[in-house]
Amino acid sequence: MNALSVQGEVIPYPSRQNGAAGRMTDRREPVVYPGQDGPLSKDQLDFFEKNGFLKFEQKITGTVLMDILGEADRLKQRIPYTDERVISEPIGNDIRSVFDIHRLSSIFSDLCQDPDLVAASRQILGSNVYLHQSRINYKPGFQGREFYWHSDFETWHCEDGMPRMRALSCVLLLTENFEYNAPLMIIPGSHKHFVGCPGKTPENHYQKSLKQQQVGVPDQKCLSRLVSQSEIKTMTGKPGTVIFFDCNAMHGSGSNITPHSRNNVFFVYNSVENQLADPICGVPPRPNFIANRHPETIDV
Ligand code: 6CS
Ligand code: FE
Repeated sequence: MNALSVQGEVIPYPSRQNGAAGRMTDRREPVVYPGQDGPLSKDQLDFFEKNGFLKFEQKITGTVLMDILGEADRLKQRIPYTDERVISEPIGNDIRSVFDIHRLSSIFSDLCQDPDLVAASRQILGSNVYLHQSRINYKPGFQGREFYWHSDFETWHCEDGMPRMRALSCVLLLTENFEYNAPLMIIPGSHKHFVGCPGKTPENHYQKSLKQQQVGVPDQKCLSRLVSQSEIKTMTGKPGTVIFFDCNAMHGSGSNITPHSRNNVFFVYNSVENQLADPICGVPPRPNFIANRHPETIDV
């Protein structure tokens, strides 16, 4: 299907505009880009290309992991609740996420520049990388509400003006992600189809979407089609497990109704060749703590 045009400009991945809802567009970019050697084997790259994610069980361990988990707890205690980088749950006052953690903490600044994480990201994205976004999703016990199904790229394309699918998320599990405490779920292979979403982006949408996303989520027909063509994989794992997933992988997580909080760190690496342009959906750019418009290339 051809891309939709808006005011004469061809939009490669149309969403949140007339005619885009429910349209599935084939991915135009490679999943794994050529040109950068790195630590990942051919089998690992092939798995990521096919499935859109790659898991490393207990990659970070020992005191390094304990320091990181301790810092996540300390950060939650010390950051003022009214700080704009703090996102509370849609119901109750528990902290749902803290953004910009690499600027709030030297431990997370060091972690996002971990040579292995950066080298793997460069290898997949085929270029130098910078941090588009960092956050901790705390998903507290009993209070952590769902993150409904979505493609991060759909939001980053529409609201941040990310031109192409050349970014990925690197997740570090800080507490155990069991089957039952709302682990991240991914539909393998979904990263190869862009799903146009219904709705129009409200002003300051992030103040709502980061709590409970309702605009920029696919319709049930498209979700059912993606699942019927594949399956749903739950990203369970012990603390220290690292999961890379493609910017366009369809993912989500349920509500946590157990006593076991599910604290996960997310670093989003974007290719330096893919820096943000103007938001496509016509709203002002989002704040820098959500979408970094001043990329410092991570040189490690
Ligand atoms: O809007 C964003 O950038 C964020 N929203 C979600 C649901 N996932 C990615 C990111 O944290
Ligand atoms: Fe997401």
